[in-house]
Amino acid sequence: MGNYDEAKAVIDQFRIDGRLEKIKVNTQGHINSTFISTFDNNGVKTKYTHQKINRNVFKKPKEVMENILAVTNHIAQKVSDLDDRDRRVLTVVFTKDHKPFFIDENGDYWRTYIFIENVSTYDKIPSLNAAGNLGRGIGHFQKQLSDFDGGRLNITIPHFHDMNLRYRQLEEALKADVRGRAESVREELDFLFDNRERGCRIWNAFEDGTLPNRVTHNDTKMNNVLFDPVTDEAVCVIDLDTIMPGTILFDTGDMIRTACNTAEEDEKDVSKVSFDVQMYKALVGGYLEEAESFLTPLEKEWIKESGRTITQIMAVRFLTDYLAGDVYYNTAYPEHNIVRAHTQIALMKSMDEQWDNY
Ligand code: ADP
Ligand code: GN1
Ligand code: MG
Repeated sequence: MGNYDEAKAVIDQFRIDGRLEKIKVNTQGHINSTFISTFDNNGVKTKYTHQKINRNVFKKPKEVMENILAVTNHIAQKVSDLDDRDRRVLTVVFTKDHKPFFIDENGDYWRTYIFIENVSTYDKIPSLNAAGNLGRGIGHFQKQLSDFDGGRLNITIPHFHDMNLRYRQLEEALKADVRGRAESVREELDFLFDNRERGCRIWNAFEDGTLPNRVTHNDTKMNNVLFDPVTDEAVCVIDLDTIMPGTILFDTGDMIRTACNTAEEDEKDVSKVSFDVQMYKALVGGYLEEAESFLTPLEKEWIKESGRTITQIMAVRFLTDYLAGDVYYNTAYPEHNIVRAHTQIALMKSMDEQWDNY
């Protein structure tokens, strides 16, 4: 994580009017270091999000920002007639020398967005209404980008959802076993290796062209969507670092993984983790209202499988990071990654138990 003083010095590099009043740290994401500032400009308060882009994860931050500018400009045009257009899309704030990022003395890239106020984010979905709205929000986002040329996008993380690659990375971490943790996770490994072939199906069908190549967000977990706190309408999809060409099933999968879990991603008591079929129905129902018109029959048919597959890829990735010594995700305590892997495996098992009921 970056620290407060570091953030303060960086914020001064951006073109923001007024006096910096306070800075708060936001720890909701697992990747970047996020700070929220409040500025006072003659009594008018405005908030901003400042992020140090994780260079271990994003090797070419400039390319990440090129994607974000292209996509946010595209969406901004689509919402330009709405009264609340400022809440409907992320707005990048430029530096005093007109760049979309600032590079600090360590070579780290920082960016600033206008903070979208009066919204809620959830780590656990609060209601069937919110689930339906999340589905609508993701479907709508895909629709807004359906006429965006994916060929313009940089590949910010190559093979991000390639399950074959994720299993190879798990095998490498297991072989190296740098923290001597392998023995303690034999059962988890057995379960995941038993599911290997099934888990690779969606990626393989995307790669061989059976599934259409579309512009995808690739990280549609619930806390990357901002909700209206009164109506629970999904107002804005954020965290655009991984926008790349992909199959829309990556996005349906991650919204299912996060919104249909009765517990949070890092719940320590796995008996609290189960797959909520009612939430699934509300979520996918809302999603199809927006997306049905452009989906192929195969995409539609595999929505259910996509939830299982993305839950599986997260189990594999969390377990890999646990074995590798917690080098990828932000963690709050030493067991954090294995706790996360356990919830994902428990969720897969609960999906399987109820498979014929949804
Ligand atoms: P990470 O890549 O680390 O997940 P995110 O871009 O998702 O980082 O930001 C982390 C959190 O910060 C989000 O989950 C959200 O709560 C909050 N956030 C980020 N940007 C904004 C914004 N422009 N307006 C409101 N909240 C934001
Ligand atoms: C990361 O950045 P964040 O916290 O929204 C990760 C996703 C995972 C998610 C699991 C770039 O998302 O792929 O699904 O954690 N993002 C990246 O919570 O690896
Ligand atoms: Mg995020």
